[in-house]
Amino acid sequence: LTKSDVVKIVLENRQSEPSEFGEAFAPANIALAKYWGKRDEELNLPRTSSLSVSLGEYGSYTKISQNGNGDSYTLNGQAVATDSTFARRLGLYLDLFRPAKDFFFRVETVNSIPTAAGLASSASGFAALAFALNDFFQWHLDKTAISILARLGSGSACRSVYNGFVEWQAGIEESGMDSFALPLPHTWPDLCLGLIEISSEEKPVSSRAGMKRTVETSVLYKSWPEKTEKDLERLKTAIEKKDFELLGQTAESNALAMHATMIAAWPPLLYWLPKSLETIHKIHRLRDDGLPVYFTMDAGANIKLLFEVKDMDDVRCQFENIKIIRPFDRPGEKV
Ligand code: 2P0
Repeated sequence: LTKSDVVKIVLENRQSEPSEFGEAFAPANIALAKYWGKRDEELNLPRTSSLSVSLGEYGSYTKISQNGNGDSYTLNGQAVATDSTFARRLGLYLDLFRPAKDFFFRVETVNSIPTAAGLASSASGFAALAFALNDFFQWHLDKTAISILARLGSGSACRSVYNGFVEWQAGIEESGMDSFALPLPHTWPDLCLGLIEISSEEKPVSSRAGMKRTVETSVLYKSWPEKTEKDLERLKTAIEKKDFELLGQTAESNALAMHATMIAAWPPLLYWLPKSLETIHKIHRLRDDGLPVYFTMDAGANIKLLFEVKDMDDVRCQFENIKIIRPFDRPGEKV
């Protein structure tokens, strides 16, 4: 199946009736049990389920309207060059939704993710875009449908449809109609994330290319699906029981196992920089000294700390320029 086939299934016989504009916000997310490896590259269908936490107010706001002559995009108020990778990727995604060949879009996106944090914005970006398209065309889709549409833009975007803890169920269907995110019913108000920027440079190999290379060449990839399934169950137990140690250990171990599969790929994928390793050792030292702090990493050099609010001051004074996010610290907010 192609993306376009899936869009037809999701939209059923809905008419696309453009309004003046559509707009939406979606949070960024950080996976605690990672999405690493696809079973279908066209539809971004994963080999395993994954579990993430959304970043509350940190994410992407997107406004979409019709544009007269050709698509036009802005990112944080700046025009995006039409021949950039970003514009090409967006244009291909929008092709799936044009009511006519000569229907063009104006897309304005503002990211509230601290740019210095080195967090990918494709997850919140495609989730906000899917919501904004739904608003613009007045489709009245539910969140499951939006999650599926967001996934067609970027796999991890399907998780950015919800706040709080989110599970992306891998599904087994060829069409991927059973591969979407669902929110977990628990909150964890004391949970803190700390973003530590190691490098702001663009990573040498994209996540997309990195996971493909890993699946195709890494001997360690065989062990990944089983590892992630176990970790996912452990994380759910930890979340249910508010067992921070279990949460931290599991997330850190899952991230390191993912990096192990990459390191064993060919050509090897080693996203770590000396400063990443230095920070990892520092975290381990702090833990040995009694500070319960753990980390996770994605396909890059940056490090994300996990700790509880009671340790916030101790953590803050150990890491210069740390950006602290409390994903559940939103009074009155319902997941
Ligand atoms: C994750 N990552 O679960 C994992 C951990 C990176 C490492 O999801 O090809 O940009 O668009 O489906 O979603 C990044 O991969 O890849 C990612 P595509 P995506 O957060």
